[in-house]
Amino acid sequence: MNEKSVSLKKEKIYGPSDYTLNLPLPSCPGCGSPLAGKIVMEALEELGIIEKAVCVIGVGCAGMKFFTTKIDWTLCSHGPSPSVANGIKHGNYDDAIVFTIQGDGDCAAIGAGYLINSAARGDKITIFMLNNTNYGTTGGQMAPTTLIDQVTTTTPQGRDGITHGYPLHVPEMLATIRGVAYSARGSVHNFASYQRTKKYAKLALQKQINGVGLGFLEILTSCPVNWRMEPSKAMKWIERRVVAEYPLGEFKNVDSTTD
Ligand SMILES: Cc1ncc(C[n+]2csc(CCOP(=O)(O)OP(=O)(O)O)c2C)c(N)n1
Ligand code: SF4
Repeated sequence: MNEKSVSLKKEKIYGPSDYTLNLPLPSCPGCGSPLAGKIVMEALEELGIIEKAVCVIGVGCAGMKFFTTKIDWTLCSHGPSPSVANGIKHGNYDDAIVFTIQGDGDCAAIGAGYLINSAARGDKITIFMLNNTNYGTTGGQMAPTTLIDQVTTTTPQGRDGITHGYPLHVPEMLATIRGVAYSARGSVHNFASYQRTKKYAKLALQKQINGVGLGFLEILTSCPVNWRMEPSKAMKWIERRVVAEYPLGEFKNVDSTTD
């Protein structure tokens, strides 16, 4: 065959999203949070709703990936993201898809009241809570999700349930609230989990598209810096220790919250 007659048609099968800015990620090397953010971005693109997406970023490491995206976002103070998201949903955007990206401290400690009441109202928003088992941004203090015996800067001897309280299982708890249409837990520690978590993210967003009720997804992420581990070890630690406390899967998936 004449070499000149060969025309190579290149088709993009994988690469950076068209909705990502060419900026360095603001996270530490090996952090799992940007992976969780990528899952959400892919879910929005694959559902064809990214153009009308609005992200409410709670203060913390969890949502920093969204600073490098082209979607609409707003930064919210620590805790009230569900209320801010609900306000945007009810405000001037007709068919906006509004979601929060929050850390476990943001969502389940200071923001717990906002979260529970959002669930009770059945807000038509989607909440993504990234669980790295500590307060990442501020230096690795204990969070409600810290594992028993886990060493953090505020539990140097390890978390002790009697003194410090016990790990909080947020999606299991939300599944008991009527206004919640979807509640699940995924993880980024390997590719199979990444893919399954993207499926959960799409289902959580679909509840908002269908106007059913609150969609909630917890995503287990790594924090190698505060865990004092190499990134690859941190992923293994999720698999070995974190999943043992926080099982992966769906806890609620209903098509109506009024039945
Ligand atoms: C009202 C308020 N209280 C405390 C802080 C300080 N603060 C900023 S980020 C943060 C912890 C974030 O931890 P988490 O929500 O788990 O998210 P991560 O950084 O681990 O992703 C805290 C306490 C703040 N910004 N505002
Ligand atoms: S402190 Fe932890 S959660 Fe925050 S960016 Fe670094 S690795 Fe990620």
